[in-house]
Amino acid sequence: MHPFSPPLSLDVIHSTLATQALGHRIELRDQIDSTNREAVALAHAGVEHGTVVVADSQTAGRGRLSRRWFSPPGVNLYCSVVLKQSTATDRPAEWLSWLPLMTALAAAEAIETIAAAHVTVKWPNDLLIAERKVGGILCESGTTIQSEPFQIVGIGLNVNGERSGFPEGLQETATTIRHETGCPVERNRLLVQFLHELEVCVEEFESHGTERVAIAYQHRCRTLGKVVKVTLTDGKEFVGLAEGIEQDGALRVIQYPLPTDGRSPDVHHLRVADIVHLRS
Ligand code: BT5
Repeated sequence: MHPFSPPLSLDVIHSTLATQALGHRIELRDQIDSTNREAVALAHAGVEHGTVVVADSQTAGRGRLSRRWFSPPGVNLYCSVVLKQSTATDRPAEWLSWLPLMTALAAAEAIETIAAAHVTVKWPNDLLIAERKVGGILCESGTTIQSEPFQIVGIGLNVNGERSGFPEGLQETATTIRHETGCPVERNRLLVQFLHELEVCVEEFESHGTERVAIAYQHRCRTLGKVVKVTLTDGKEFVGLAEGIEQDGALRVIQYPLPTDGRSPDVHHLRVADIVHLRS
């Protein structure tokens, strides 16, 4: 056992969980290929809304766009939640584009409730402490054979590891909560808090729409007002000024520097892209 990191435990989690639905059923694994892959399989098999898959380590943790998520044992949180919201049928486009942003918000709130850290978000859903990545989110969606839509919210958080434990390519960009705060975090508690915050965000979205969630997200989002390098999924790159978040969760980026010949600047509405913060 890791000296700073007590084991994940269903008893401990259930003894403090106070959610309406999220986490009432939890599948806890010592090791798994990917909690998202397992959650998708369970969703297809018809598990109830709010089912959670948690693992102590992943052998094939997934990032977006087929990238990998570094998932060593004993120190971190890897978890996927199965959602079956009615909003997904009523307002599917809005729901699917806001879900990763809401998840980032919920995770940031959860970390700050438990640890003395200031967490920001890099659009769409990188969690940062001191400009380094402390967590990532991967949302997927599908439909069961009974035509019932589902969404999977996957989150990986670097909790109690050492920064020197990251592979070389990540040592300059990644961090852990314990490294930044000097204090270990109880992973069971962090999971319970995350499920609570996610449920609050989802309820807020269901009953009041995007308005308050959008304000909270914009408040957290470090990308806004920054000059950013954008890489699109086809590999094309450009530099622009990240101006705002659209009603549908897209990032609005305007041409930068502005044209000097009187033309109006190009405006991009980004739904999927990689962003690097260049300067304020
Ligand atoms: C993400 O992708 O950030 C989404 C990561 C989601 C992981 C969770 S773990 C539980 C659940 N089950 C899964 O199988 N996945 C989810 P993306 O924005 O594409 O970022 C991936 C990039 O982040 C990689 O290419 C690396 O550069 C970097 N990276 C990989 N592992 C990292 C880590 N542990 N900490 C910080 N950065 C990491």
